[in-house]
Amino acid sequence: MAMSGESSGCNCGDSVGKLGEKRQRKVGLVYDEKMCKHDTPDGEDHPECPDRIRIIWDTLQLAGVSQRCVVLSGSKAEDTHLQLVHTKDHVNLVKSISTKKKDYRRNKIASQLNSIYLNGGSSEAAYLAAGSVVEVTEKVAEGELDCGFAIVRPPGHHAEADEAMGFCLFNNVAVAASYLLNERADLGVKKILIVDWDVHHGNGTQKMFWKDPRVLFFSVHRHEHGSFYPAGDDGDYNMVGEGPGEGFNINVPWEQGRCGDPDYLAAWDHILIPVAKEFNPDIILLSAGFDAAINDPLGGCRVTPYGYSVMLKKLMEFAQGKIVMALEGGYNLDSIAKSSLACVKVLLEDEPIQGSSEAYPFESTWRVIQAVRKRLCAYWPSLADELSWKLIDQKTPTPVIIISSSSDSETEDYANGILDQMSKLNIENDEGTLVENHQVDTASTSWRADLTKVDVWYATFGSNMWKPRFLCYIQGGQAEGMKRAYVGSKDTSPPKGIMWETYPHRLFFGRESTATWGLGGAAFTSPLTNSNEQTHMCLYKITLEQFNDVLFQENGMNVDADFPLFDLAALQLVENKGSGSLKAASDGWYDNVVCLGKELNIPILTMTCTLSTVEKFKSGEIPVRPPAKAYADTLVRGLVEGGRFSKEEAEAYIDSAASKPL
Ligand code: X5A
Ligand code: ZN
Repeated sequence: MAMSGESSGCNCGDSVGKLGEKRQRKVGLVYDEKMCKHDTPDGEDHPECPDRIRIIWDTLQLAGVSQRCVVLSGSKAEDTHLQLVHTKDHVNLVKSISTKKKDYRRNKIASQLNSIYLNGGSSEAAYLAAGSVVEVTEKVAEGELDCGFAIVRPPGHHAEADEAMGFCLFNNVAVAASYLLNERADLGVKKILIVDWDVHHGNGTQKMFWKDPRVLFFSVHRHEHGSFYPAGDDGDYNMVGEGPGEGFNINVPWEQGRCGDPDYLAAWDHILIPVAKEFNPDIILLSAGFDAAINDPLGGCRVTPYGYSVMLKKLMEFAQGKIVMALEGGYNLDSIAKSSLACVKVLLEDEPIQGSSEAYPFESTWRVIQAVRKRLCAYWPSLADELSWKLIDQKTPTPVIIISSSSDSETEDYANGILDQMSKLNIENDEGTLVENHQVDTASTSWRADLTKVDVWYATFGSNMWKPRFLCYIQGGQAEGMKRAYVGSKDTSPPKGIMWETYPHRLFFGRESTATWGLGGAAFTSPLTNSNEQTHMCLYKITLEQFNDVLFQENGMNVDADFPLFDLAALQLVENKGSGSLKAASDGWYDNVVCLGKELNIPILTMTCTLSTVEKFKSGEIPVRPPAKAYADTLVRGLVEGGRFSKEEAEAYIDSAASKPL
């Protein structure tokens, strides 16, 4: 194999040399372009795409980081090693899948598997992915490398002994672990900790070491009571292993999406790290999917590169830093590149990157952590203590208002959750009927005083992208092309900031006509993310009071209302859940507030229709219509004057959004 890169310093065990200077750690990196040959058979788009590993590799090179590592080109796994965890049949299937003979049967085989595609490059990529993880792992165990990162695909952790699934063909990490334990006893590795921070449960790895106390498997994943992929009970915290392996399987199953650094770090501090201290592994293998990263289209979580770097740093304290990262999932190219770079810098022991986690874990996070600790404390005494009240009181509260009439199941679930909570908070009156206790004493003056103190980014994708038109909602009046005037906000101060962003959502136009522009549709964006779509948005930093005034006016309501449409509790909820529909505005067209993320800790909010309304647009129940000329011109002006596009590009963007089928 090719060995390049600096091998600075001696190869002695100490990380501090004789002269007191720090020895550069030897960090192995594997990357092999041949793993890009695994692709969809007919060139369809798929989140698990070849560019995933290319972008990671390119980013490490551009940052000058790969040059400081020992670069290995991948090598293919041996059948005997694969068969340590897979059946002979499975190995033979993957081996033969890309041969000519299988050409005509490949699609059929793939279609019978769960979330798998196959092509002529799949076999070689699968062998390289597994072999590469084995190679780095072996070198780290031998001490030739201190640690490493195998930038591989297809991923592995869903692959079971006899089954490819979830984009995974061979279970790369499990093969490497089993290889060390069973084929390389000479290296003295007796205890392996596998940490799986991919947003999905590592069902394959769990099963392969279910009864094996030599491998402690820890997986943190979205679970949502068994509804998140790979659905079922396997990822439950009750699944602790069996026989001699009892207690050596730990699942941390999130009950909700949107988990971020505070949630993951809480799981580290209160479960993984204390257990790792007790287990005292000889080496750590990390199933390093980056699909819990912020902006991942599948994961819906919010871990930042900084969060990943802290999680990794904490693991480096064990096994003398002998840690092997293997890529699993992660589908936002930008996010996986940044997260990988942050991690490799940790492996190299560079100065820690900057970041902060001011927010607290969710309430549900503490609930899950407490349940896991309780279930496992018989095996790991360090989990036995009750977490202090002070600690778990530090949480992101789940607020009390909101209100949903959506038929989308996720929204419905959360609405039900909120209704549950509301019913607990409601108080019974003398007649025994429920009196809602929220908002009862919020006078119209006081809500404005409170909400004027809070800033939000209002993300506009329609005519409001053009600043003069947006200002009508703040200062009142009528901009060019408009058929009527707006009253404006009670607070006429201009936006405190303006910036542009692109989001993976579908822009479209619908409804017959608008009072402001005449015949033609208004702009909407789908509340759902879709990595194949882009909506360009102009973000205005305004107060939550002004945001309410925009909401009132967008929905044809009076700004003199006694209650806000969207208060602090609603903001909190939308930050947690991603969106919330406004019952009080349900007669309007923009009755759904969607949180697109945060910028400098200020939430980015947009207003659009609900998902159930999108469905009505799709079915034709509500018409889809291109915008009126004056309306389209305003959009183009916004995009051009904002510096987003040339006039031609802006027109093409609007045309395409208006004409593509939903
Ligand atoms: C490795 C990984 C995800 C499979 C999702 C299937 N797989 N819907 O992230
Ligand atoms: Zn995943």
